[in-house]
Amino acid sequence: MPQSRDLAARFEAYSEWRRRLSSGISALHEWLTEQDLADAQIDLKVQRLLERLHQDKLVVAFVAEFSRGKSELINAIFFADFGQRLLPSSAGRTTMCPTELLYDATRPPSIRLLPIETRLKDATVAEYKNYADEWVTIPLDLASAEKMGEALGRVSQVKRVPAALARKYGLFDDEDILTAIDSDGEGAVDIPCWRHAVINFPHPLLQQGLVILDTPGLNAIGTEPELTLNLLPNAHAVLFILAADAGVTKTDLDVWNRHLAGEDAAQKAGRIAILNKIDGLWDELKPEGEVVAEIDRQVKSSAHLLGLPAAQVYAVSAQKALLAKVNGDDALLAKSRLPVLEEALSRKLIPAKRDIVGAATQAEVKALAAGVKSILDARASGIAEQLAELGALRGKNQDVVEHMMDRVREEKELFERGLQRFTALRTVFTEQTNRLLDYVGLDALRTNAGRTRRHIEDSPFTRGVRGAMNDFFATIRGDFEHAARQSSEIHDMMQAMYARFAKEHGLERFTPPPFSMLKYQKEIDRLERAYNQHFNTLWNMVSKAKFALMKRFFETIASRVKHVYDVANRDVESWLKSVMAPLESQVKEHHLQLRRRLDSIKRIHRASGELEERIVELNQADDALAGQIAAMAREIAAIDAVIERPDALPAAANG
Ligand SMILES: Nc1nc2c(ncn2[C@@H]2O[C@H](COP(=O)(O)OP(=O)(O)OP(=O)(O)O)[C@@H](O)[C@H]2O)c(=O)[nH]1
Ligand SMILES: [Mg+2]
Repeated sequence: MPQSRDLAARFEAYSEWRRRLSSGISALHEWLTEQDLADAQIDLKVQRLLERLHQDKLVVAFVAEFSRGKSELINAIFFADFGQRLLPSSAGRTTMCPTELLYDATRPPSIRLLPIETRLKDATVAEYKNYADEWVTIPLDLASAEKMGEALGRVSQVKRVPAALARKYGLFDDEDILTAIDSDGEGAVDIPCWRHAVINFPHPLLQQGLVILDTPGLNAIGTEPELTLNLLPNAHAVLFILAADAGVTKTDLDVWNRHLAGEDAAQKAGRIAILNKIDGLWDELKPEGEVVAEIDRQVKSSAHLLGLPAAQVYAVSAQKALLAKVNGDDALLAKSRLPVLEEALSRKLIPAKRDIVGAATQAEVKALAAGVKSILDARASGIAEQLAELGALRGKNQDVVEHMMDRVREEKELFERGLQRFTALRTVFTEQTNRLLDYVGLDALRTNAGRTRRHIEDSPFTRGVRGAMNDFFATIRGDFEHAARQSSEIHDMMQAMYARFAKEHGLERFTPPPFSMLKYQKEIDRLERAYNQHFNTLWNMVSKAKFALMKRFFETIASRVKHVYDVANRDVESWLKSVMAPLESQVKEHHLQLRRRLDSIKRIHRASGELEERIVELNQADDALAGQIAAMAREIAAIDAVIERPDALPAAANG
């Protein structure tokens, strides 16, 4: 069955590439350990790198006004193998809560549902994900398509509640949202039973790290800040679905402008619009060419209205594609045009993702190798120095040897005095580090968020909420600016120290990498923009449920900000290590070498016959070192080869 063969094949190749990259990195690590060159910091870096490669996810989100065919399209692209509709898809509102499809091998196949009642509390969906007992879990019986369909049908469940309660959930408002789902006029409305669903399902693509996000139509997007502020901005691709016969309607345009029309060029590149239901335009009475021209016209005008290049708009029939795949009808499948979309998805998405992951991995491997290389180089130059010294001793008398011993001893003492300076530097470094960590610390954020929460509660009106939020962001920005200044102070201090040790003691010159807060500042800016963008629409849309919604809105933003802080803290810590660790190991290495030099001259002083023997020893050590440097270069080259020639077969497959 042609089950999205191309997409599946490319995705499989991408996973295979990640596996090869991981095994290259593991080989490098093994070699470093064997050679006694790995330390705790290297172990940690490698472990993180491998974890990241292993957990790498590709998130594709489906967004549209209700009933455009999101769920049907997901069924057609990913689940046609089941021979039937897996996700519920029917006329009217069907998917009632955001639904993630993924595979987590540590859990049994299941659908997990977060009750709508959780909207009464402040916690976000992301936070609830850490508490399994808050979710209703229904196991999936993979052997029975019927039972599976029944379990997955839960995402459509609704229940009738008094309008007042719906309002408390931030769901119902007299003039708007869920009145479309028959309010019976007696102050009761139908609301979704669930706030969020996670389907854990061992589909081959999901097993390899694909995550699909199905969303409910229009209004639910606005009332669940998790979607607008977290899930959608973090998706690698967003598919926006339209109906081919209607084109871009006013509500479509609303959804698009509110949630997807990001100015960011990179984000726009990941957006694809789909004109679904082209079968509605098929007409046996018209010449084929006319139908095609009609579809083309719709593609062009939709592209124009959405501000997308026409090449990013695809016309398909999800329903006919699903039917064609289930029946093995190749002609109908081609006519549905789904294969064109699948081809484009795999061609665009996967190489772009691979480039990003490859470049990031390569940069980390390079930094790691550079650290090891500088130790090896220092050892090599130590040996060269000793060889020169000992060579000069050939045929010299005891006096000269004594004189030389004095010189090295002096050098060693001088260096040991330099070590005091190093200890003093460590103290200053620790102070500065603590200050930096305070600025980006979770305590600072907690205080800031607490203050904002109080202000919102004290003054739950437009001006009050706006003011509180502006203060919230301004405080973060201020702290981040301090952090940026502090890290550049640390950087300058360390750079001066490296220069000094290089000049005074001949240590290798090393330029510590600078630390940039820009990434985190930009992310905060993005969140503030998202907040500004959504504030007014939310405020106007929900007149009665304002307060509950605003609070939830703030909690979502706060939890996104916390994520930024978490990442920043982790990065700051590993940067601090990368700035200090080389100096530490250089100092240690240099000290060791001075001791070795002194020892070997002492030995020669005692027995002059040892000179030649010692020179031979040193030459051997020098060869061994050159061998190590070459071997490491080979390990790195193997990793580079995987990154730079992603489609080459692994060596094992050639043998
Ligand atoms: N003729 C035709 N009907 C389609 C096509 N795709 C979907 N439909 C129908 O459109 C209706 C809505 O499809 P869904 O998949 O439920 O739409 P949705 O976007 O997921 O809607 P919500 O879950 O309510 O937000 C269903 O009856 C589908 O069978 C198509 O390509 N052609
Ligand atoms: Mg749906």
